Amino acid sequence: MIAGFLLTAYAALSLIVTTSLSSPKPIIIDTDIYSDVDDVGSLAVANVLHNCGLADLRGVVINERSKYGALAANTINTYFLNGDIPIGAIRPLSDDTFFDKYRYLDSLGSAQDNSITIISIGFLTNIAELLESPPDQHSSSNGRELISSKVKELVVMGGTYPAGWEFNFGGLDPASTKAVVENWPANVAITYSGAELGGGIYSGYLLPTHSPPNSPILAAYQWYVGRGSTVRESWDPVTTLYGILGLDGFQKLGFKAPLVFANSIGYNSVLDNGTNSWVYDSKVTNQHWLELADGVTNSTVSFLLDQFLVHNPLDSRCI
Ligand SMILES: *[C@@H]1O[C@H](CO)[C@@H](O)[C@H](O)[C@H]1NC(C)=O
Ligand SMILES: *[C@@H]1O[C@H](CO)[C@@H](O)[C@H](O)[C@H]1NC(C)=O
Ligand SMILES: [Ca+2]
Repeated sequence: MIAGFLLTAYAALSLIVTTSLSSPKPIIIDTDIYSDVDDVGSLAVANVLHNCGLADLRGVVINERSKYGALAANTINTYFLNGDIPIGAIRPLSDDTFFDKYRYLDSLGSAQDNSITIISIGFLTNIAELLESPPDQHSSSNGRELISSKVKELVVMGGTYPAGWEFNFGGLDPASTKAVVENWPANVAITYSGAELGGGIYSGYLLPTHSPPNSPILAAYQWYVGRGSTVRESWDPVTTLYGILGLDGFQKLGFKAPLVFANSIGYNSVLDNGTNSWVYDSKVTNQHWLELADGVTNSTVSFLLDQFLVHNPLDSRCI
């Protein structure tokens, strides 16, 4: 089966045309990087696309309480020669809650209007707090105004579509989920990548055979998945891929667009326990959830993700 999908995918690769690359897309990644290895996969995707000029990774913000989150993110960035990318850490390094508002204010405040894509691949704790944060010495705008003016799109791995319960929404901090989903500014796009999308796309097949020596990506997948396997669902990596390439950017990699919006109208609704459901309402058009495009198989997306997971940091091509 794996051989079959590799063949199909290699056929797709052979069609790659060289296109001039547009300017890198500015992104911030907000990650929990503790409960699953797919956050590691996401940072690999982001670093490779940063190094090949499609993304501008402005910062990584950690949204869980472990003192190891920032260290883990920095290990991956450093492996890809991007150890200088700012990371919002829990300070002091302890398991206390801490929201590194300064990191967000700094990254957003210095950004051009309507330019930043925030990719949320964990809990919505930081973003909820940012939405409610008042002006202070770091910023004369409040958090909501800053989001409204600087953020182009919030891409969220969370929820199940059209309805269900999922861990990022309901696991640790459903109150923040509700706050973000209900209070997100109407002028800024918000796009959801649900449990069902990434949960149906496995990746990591090529890690044991194609990784550079000492790859922390390989090590993370080996340790996490265990029992000799490195294959894992791709919730966060698929979300990150969309966050960087959008619906149309895949052509730059020689792939036809694998993702589409599943809806054109309506909004996400969240209960106190994080259970979500879609409400169709023609007055709301800034909210979408993602699904695979017609005729696209999970194998194609899996193959593309694997190229990033095994990518040699010294190779500045995208794939
Ligand atoms: C694709 O989906 C099928 C059916 O759910 C599953 O058995 C298979 O493992 C998936 N393959 C990949 C590469 O994700
Ligand atoms: C969430 O709350 C709703 C409404 O109270 C309930 O029907 C549902 O079973 C709950 N879901 C979970 C996973 O607890
Ligand atoms: Ca995650």
